[in-house]
Amino acid sequence: MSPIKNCILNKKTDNTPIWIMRQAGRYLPEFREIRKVNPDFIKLCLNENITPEITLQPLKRYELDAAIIFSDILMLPYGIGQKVEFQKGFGPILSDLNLDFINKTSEDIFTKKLDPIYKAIEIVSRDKIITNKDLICFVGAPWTLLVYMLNKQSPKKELNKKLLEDKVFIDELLLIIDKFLKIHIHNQIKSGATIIQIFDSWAGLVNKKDLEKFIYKPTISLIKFIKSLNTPVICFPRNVENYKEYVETVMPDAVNIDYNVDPQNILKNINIPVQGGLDPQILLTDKENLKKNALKYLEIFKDHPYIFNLGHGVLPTTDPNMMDYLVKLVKDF
Ligand code: 1CP
Repeated sequence: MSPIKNCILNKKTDNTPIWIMRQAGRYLPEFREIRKVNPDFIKLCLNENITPEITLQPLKRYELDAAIIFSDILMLPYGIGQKVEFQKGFGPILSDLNLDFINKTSEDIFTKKLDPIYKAIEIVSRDKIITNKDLICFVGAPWTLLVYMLNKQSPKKELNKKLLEDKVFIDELLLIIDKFLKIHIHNQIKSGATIIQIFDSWAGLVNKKDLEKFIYKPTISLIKFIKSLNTPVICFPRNVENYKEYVETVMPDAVNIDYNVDPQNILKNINIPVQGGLDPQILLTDKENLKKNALKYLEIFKDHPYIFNLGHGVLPTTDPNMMDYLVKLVKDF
């Protein structure tokens, strides 16, 4: 069994497996080379002649235990008919939402539009380098997708409450998101995904009283579905106030923690496998500091099923040599 699955399913703690969020991305010069000649990010995500190569780039450099398919959480709104663009230095820009138009999107149309992603997953899963490693595929959590679809750009720090006022519209939109997320997840698993990660990057924006409606209920629906397909699911509810309540309510197979939570507290309160935590900024400092901080997580979780990762994606300004140092450090622990 692959080291990550062994950790998640058998709760094995002897060797700490490692993969890194955004491990395929702008900190790698070989990725920047490809990006330079592929300025349209959505088109790049839909080019199965290139995305398998990008997905495998970090595995050619480092001894990682998983690949994560090169795609984006915003491929879902794109697939159901909301326009998505990425502007350099600004981030994603989405078009106005038109439910009449979205309601005309059938499962078939959606799957055809995103077919290059599924083809890329098939290609990567057949690559020798993946032997005894995992191919992680992913989706945005319903709340995080709702945020981008309504706000039409990154919310940065807060979301305009007015966007959530039309309850009937929001409920309809959540149903649509749930439906297509399940189709997208199923397609990815059929193509070769061995683990699904759910990114709830904006979970921290939800008030306590709204957690049930926007986070718990929609996430439980997805997790039940993924479990019914016999595939492990890792959740990353970034900046939620209460990880213990989250884990006990939605019951993922593993949880990724962000860098603002105290890992000692997590160890005390959470009994499912844990992933991540290290602040990506630490990789911008020096090796000594990186060692000290990485060892902190390794020591705290040495008797707990733990997958090494960061508390958010690796930053574009990271020196690839620091990644190399980190991966070797974890492997030697
Ligand atoms: O070259 C570039 O400028 C593109 C940068 C980039 C990359 C490399 C974007 C735009 N998306 C991706 C790939 C990506 N996105 C992956 C696969 C690569 C890997 O992990 O190795 C994954 C898992 C994601 C997930 C993703 N996209 C999330 C969840 C994780 C997180 O960072 O919180 C989110 C919120 C997005 C939206 C998105 N896509 C891209 C950007 C810059 C953003 C964030 C916008 C914002 O700040 O709100």
